[in-house]
Amino acid sequence: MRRTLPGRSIRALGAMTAALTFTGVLTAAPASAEPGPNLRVTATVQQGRWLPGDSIPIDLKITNTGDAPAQQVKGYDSPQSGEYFQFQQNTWGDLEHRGAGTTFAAGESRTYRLHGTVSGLGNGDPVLEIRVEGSAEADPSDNFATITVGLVPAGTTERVAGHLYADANRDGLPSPGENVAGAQARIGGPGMPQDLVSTTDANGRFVFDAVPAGTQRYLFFHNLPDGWLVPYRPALRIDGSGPHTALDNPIKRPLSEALQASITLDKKTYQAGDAAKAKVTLKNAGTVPLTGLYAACDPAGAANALEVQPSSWGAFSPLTKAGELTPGQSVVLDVVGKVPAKAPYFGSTHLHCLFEGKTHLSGPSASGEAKAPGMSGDSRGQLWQDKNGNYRPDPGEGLANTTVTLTREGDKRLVSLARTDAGGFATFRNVAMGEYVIHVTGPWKVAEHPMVFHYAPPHDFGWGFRVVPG
Ligand SMILES: [Ca+2]
Ligand SMILES: [Ca+2]
Ligand SMILES: [Ca+2]
Repeated sequence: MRRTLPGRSIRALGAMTAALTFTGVLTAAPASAEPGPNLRVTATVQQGRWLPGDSIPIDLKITNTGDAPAQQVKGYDSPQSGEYFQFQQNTWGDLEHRGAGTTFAAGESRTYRLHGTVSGLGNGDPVLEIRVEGSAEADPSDNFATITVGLVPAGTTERVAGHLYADANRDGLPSPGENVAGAQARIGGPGMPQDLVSTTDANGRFVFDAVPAGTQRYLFFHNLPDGWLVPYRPALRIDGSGPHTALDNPIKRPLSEALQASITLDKKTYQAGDAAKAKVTLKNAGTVPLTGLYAACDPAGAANALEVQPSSWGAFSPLTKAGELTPGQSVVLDVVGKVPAKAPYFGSTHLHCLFEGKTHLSGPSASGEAKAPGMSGDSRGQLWQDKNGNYRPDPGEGLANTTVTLTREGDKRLVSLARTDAGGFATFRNVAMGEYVIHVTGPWKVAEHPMVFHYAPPHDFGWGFRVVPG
């Protein structure tokens, strides 16, 4: 029996056949292709004028073009020429060749970002081959890629120049009469055996003709007029792309010359979780308006510092940096902070702030402190005589059978007393957390600052003091 297909089906069949033929041509494997996993590798390195110290990224794309999973897939690199390219530790992830390897399903493709560094420029661009292998492979000919990492050419230098001026009128711009002549500008950094030096001319200009390439080139100044300060400037990156020929360097007066700050807390003692009220008094004792003022509190990130919301600083918040004080003006800010749960671990809480502004550098600091009692514990440490002069306690250097005392810092009241053992160790029993002064009896004294910082674990670090004849 003869079957006929409707016209629509015939057309569809024709299109399908054409599509099969077409894609078949594009993806046809060589006649010799074996079945099984078949990895294909491409690698690219970003162009970045790379320097020693840079973390250089390489994108490694791996595709399993085969018809079976590729297993125990691992990556390898072999340097071909140029500077040695050192891959960073753990950068290969599950491709790490000392590990178990990874798996790529048939048709799966993944891209890995590998990072590495070079330690010099003298040997030229690193050329390296990256190879990927699994437990079986149909066609190893496309399992590797060769890449060239484009470094800054050896011997690259840049001209660096700029302007040094004392911004006496605080407008942030060079104004007539502000040029600083005769100051010493210096540039140094890793790989430079000595600083380059340039002296500013009558117009406050300095020039370095040839600063060698490097990621960290620090510009700093000596022989500045009395009391003037240089703003922070991040390290220059010298890679031949410049330009660093118009560096603007306004130097400024210390803010602490004009701004006075003090902090008082509303209580002498708090419990964890209490709301502490701080009165922060700021006064412009100088002769010019101060703007852009703000509080930067607890710069060390102490676990027992009062937790203050930035918004409670109003215009003086570190987020807005918009505080202003006219000459002679004072302001009292009522700031509320939460006593953190960790305060009793230290026996205290505090609000410690720096005050900075736009017109000057290096503002004053102020702090308010209070007790946070409730925790106590043993405090153990060692007294030692540095018999061999290496500034470290060594066996046989402990100061044995000696009485030591802890006293309170303020009223010098005796808090605890202990005696060292044969190794020079002593334990003060059940002492409230806090800071104390240590004293040694007999013909000895503590060589350094005799403070014991007695905090609860994990913030405890014991104590150890070098003693010298008293
Ligand atoms: Ca392959
Ligand atoms: Ca100015
Ligand atoms: Ca020693």
